[in-house]
Amino acid sequence: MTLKHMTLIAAAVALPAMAFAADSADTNGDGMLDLAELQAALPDTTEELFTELDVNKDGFLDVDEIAAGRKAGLLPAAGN
Ligand SMILES: [Ca+2]
Ligand SMILES: [Ca+2]
Repeated sequence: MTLKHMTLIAAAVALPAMAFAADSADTNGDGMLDLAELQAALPDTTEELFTELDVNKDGFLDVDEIAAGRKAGLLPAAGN
């Protein structure tokens, strides 16, 4: 196995590049994330993804919905 191969494998198994912390993403401090806050933390977030994550469709992601999204692999793990 060459060094190049090992580098490719390491890249493939790397953790998601964009970890995010829900606490710091919650810029207005209401304890939930709206679409704008999530997109500020994770610019790749689409409205479709947000809608999918927002299980009770109240327009905000609470801690349970964020945890469920992480568990489902839809959101990156908690950052620092
Ligand atoms: Ca908020
Ligand atoms: Ca919700």
